[in-house]
Amino acid sequence: MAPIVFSGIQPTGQITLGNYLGALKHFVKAQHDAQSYYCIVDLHAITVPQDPKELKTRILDLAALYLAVGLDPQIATLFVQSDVKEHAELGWLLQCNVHMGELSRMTQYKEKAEGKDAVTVGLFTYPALMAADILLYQTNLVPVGEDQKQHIEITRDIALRFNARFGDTFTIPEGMITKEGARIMSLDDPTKKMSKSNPNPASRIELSDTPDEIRKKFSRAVTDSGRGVTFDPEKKAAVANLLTIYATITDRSIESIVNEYEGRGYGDFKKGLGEAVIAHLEPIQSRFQSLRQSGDVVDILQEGAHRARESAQKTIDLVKRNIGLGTYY
Ligand code: ATP
Ligand code: LTN
Repeated sequence: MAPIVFSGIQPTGQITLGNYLGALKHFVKAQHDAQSYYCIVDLHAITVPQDPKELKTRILDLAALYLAVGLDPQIATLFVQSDVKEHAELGWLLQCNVHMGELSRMTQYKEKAEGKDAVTVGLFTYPALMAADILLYQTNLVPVGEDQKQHIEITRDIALRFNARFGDTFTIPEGMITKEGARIMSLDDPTKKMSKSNPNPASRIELSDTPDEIRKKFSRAVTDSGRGVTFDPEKKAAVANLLTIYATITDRSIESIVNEYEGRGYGDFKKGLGEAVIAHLEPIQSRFQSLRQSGDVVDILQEGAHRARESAQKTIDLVKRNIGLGTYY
């Protein structure tokens, strides 16, 4: 049987090249050989403050982008998390099966809570809701970037513990973290991951950036001392990051790019990289514009939620029965 694939992205900012190369590009590949669910995780987005109007726009933008990068709603189920109530329901049930100590060790929580005086309970229990997203669909594989490894681990721990306590209920999922593109770094600091919430917009390429913005950001991207374009993630982390972007966006090997730029300077290399990224993003951007104007996006999401619900309800009924809750299954 085809594996079940599930993943989600938060509608919290402009989608970056990191999100694309670490996650979205793999969603598109995986849809052909799997039964796949790609979710816009708006309930996760509200673990930090969001402006209601902006959130709504970002949800629809992200849905149009899912379609523009090549997800096909005929074969993949595309939906918004809050449209399928079972996510919040299972999120609660799993919160009662996860320990404070486990959640306190989550690095994403520690990073996002650092320096803030008002942190929501939702930000702390975020991994239980993410586990619910994944486990609701009896998921086998979860394509994500490397930063999500710890969340996948805790999802597996929660599922194993639940099955041991209440009987076989959940499939144990695995992360699908590919070697290339799993951790794209910031253009201004190769020790930090490229992030849509970094206050410096020059640190990232956004999928909506114009060709001029892309050229400018790459030309200003930090490089390392020395001259040649060589792949050495330890000694030349910035150039290694740019090479990784170049190779993953063009589906070429790093070696062939290194050969192409042999004996040439960083300037030429960054120009070539910029043009490759522009050429790749251009058709995505034009599809995005027409999808966003078409009004089809909401219908596609509602159809997706309808399909997702069918599968989610089955799991929720089984979970409630196994825990001994309610009267309706
Ligand atoms: P933020 O930086 O605001 O916390 P984010 O950019 O990490 O957000 P998410 O919605 O949390 O965005 O992530 C969506 C997907 O993109 C996840 O699978 C995540 O692992 C992946 N991803 C995010 N940043 C990168 C990156 N720099 N390199 C590779 N994959 C990434
Ligand atoms: N935590 C993820 C987003 C996310 C997710 C999921 C990813 C929420 N639910 C389920 C994969 C599967 C993030 O911060 N990138």
